[in-house]
Amino acid sequence: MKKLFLACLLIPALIVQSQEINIIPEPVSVRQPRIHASFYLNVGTQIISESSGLENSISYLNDYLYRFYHFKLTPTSIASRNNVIHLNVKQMINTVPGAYIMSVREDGITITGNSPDGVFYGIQSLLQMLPVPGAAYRLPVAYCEIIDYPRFPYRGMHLDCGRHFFNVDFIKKYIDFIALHKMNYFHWHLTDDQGWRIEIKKYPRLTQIGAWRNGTIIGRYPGNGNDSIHYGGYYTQEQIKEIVKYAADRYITVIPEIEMPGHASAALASYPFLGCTKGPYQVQQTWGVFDDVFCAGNDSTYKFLDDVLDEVMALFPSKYIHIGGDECPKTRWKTCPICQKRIRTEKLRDEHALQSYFIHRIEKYVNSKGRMIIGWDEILEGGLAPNATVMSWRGEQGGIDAARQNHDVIMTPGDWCYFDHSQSEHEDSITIGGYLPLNKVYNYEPVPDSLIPDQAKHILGAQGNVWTEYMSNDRKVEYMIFPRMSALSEVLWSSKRTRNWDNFEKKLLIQFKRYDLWNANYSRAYFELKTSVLPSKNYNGVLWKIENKFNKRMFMKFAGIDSSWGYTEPQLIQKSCVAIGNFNLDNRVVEVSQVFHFNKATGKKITLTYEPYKNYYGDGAFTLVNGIQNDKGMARPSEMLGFLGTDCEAVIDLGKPESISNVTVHTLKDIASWIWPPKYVEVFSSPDGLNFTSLKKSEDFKTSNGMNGTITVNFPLTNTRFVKVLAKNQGVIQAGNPGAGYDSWLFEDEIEVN
Ligand code: TNX
Repeated sequence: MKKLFLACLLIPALIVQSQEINIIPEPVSVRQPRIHASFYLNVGTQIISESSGLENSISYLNDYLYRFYHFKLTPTSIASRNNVIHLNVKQMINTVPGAYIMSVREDGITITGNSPDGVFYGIQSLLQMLPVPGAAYRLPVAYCEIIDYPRFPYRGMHLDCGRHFFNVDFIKKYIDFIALHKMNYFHWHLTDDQGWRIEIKKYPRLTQIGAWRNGTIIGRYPGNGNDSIHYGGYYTQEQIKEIVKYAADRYITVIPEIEMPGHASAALASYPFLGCTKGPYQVQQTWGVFDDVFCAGNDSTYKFLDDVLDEVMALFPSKYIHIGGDECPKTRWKTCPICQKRIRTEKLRDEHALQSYFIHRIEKYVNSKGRMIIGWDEILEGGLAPNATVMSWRGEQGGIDAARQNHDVIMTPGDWCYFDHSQSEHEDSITIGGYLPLNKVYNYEPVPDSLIPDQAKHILGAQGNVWTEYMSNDRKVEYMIFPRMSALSEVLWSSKRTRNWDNFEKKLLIQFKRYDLWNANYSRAYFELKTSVLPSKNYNGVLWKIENKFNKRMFMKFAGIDSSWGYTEPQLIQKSCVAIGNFNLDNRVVEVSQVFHFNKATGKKITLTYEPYKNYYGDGAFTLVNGIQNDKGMARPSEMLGFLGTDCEAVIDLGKPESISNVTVHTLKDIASWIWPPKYVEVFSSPDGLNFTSLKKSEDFKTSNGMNGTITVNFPLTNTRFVKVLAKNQGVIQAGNPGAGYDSWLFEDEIEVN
């Protein structure tokens, strides 16, 4: 009683909070009466379902209330006139599955869905109208009328459980995250080179052998050693049934992915007869793409896969079964007599056509059981299987091509949908690379402009992909998906007209509190100070600029020195140091630091002979002498200049004649991404910037993390005012490497002159 009384005293504060409606994804239409007021949800509120099939929605609401607010509502069949939530299903607004109307008035709340999932989505909106943090006995819900329905029928999240294993409790938590964002597909990546995670009764070795590896590389690929820790796990068929039901209760379809013909090491290690060379094979301990794949010639491979798919289809009622299809090297097939025989007997052009044969054959089997396949965009190569849906991951082109061939498409292009990329340019945990900030996800448009309406209707939606090479635990997965998943939910659900970044930013501050409420980890990159380095007018150093989105007063200091000062304008930096900027937000210090490395070239006038590629332009030539040595590779693209097929040739004016004896070029190597270090670096001197003399060349690329590296050119002490530094592009990529036959990329981030 006493507690209740105290809670009543708290109400005035809550009323203020209730006025703003902060629903993510943004509903199609929200109307609020002119005079803001609230209905109060409390332990006495009744809930009545006027249609059948709404038990899931009621129990979801009650579980949520109980968990976060510590009370439940009483379901009833005869409602009183006031303080009631009415749920019902009626064909009304429009026929889009999942549409609902919600009205909150003095006497209670009504949620009408045009199908039971519509009611469930209405409940999700209601949950987001409750105050955060929770734990109160009377919860204000602002009066409003909401009309809402999804833009796309496919709103998905993916999780790779092959590279790392996540237990049943976390999978359920993940499914709840999907539900809370009104998303409706969970793409469960269950097999890969590093682990087979689904129990198949007919082939027990898949989980006895295939679910375990004898170690994992340490650090970022290629890594520094192996931890030698036995690692693995799998889901029993019972657990899978439990998860499929858990998802279905939340109107989420689970799409299983069984990878073929590539990414098959774990299956091969379990049953070596499945490969071309018959082994021995191992469950892989490092990341990447492996040459040993399913033998595409042998009928026993197809028999095995049909058997596996039989058990998979019995467990997963989903219309779609994902069969992978990506990144399948053809190396083994080229020398395998059985594959070659298959090519001849089936009159196939080459190994690419053999891959297409493989996918067609599997599709036929899956179709014969009344299901449809989804494959990664590589399944376009050599001709699409007749009924396949394509997941476009290597950009949008695969999706565009498939839609033009009247195939359905789910967009998951790396540049917008890969949640394994960093969301901060200052990320300090290891990620796979790439940089995908929140606003880029938010501004993603799944329907490419180049499609005419008849083709555009094949874009079913999009999906966030969560590859877990560098996510070994639940907290890291949460950190990588939030808040980007919230942004993606708005891309997929909200109408184009209501999608608005400024509004989303406002809601985000409440959303962060919701993550706290859900005990979900999340990236704070959004709060980060934005930093930039500018040239100083007199070439006497560089200027460090810091900005925050919140109009807060900022402070600066240097590491190792106690005093700090208020930041008013870009700070002149004239020697090597660690500069630190910070501000205070909600009693938390948000801080960023930047290491500056000075040498004779830093901040000096610089020009480039060839323009960098437009997407990797940094701050132009100045990027190479701004004092920042990038150690985050492509995760910090603004610190890099990229050259596609061309050289990076820079001329630096040291301002006055200087004695120099070496030049170091900071560059990048990531062969999987077609990025090669320069063939060589050559240094020239000149007194006037017109006539240059070559000093020395070097090809000696050194790297400490396998990715960022340097080439240093040493020469006899030379007095010169102008220095020309030529980094030679490797040229066309040699056979046997990723991207063979294409121009290679050259990346450069800094030039040191000493
Ligand atoms: C490519 S996306 C893959 C995955 C990796 C991912 C890392 C796709 C179909 N294949 O196997 O985990 O890149 O970003």
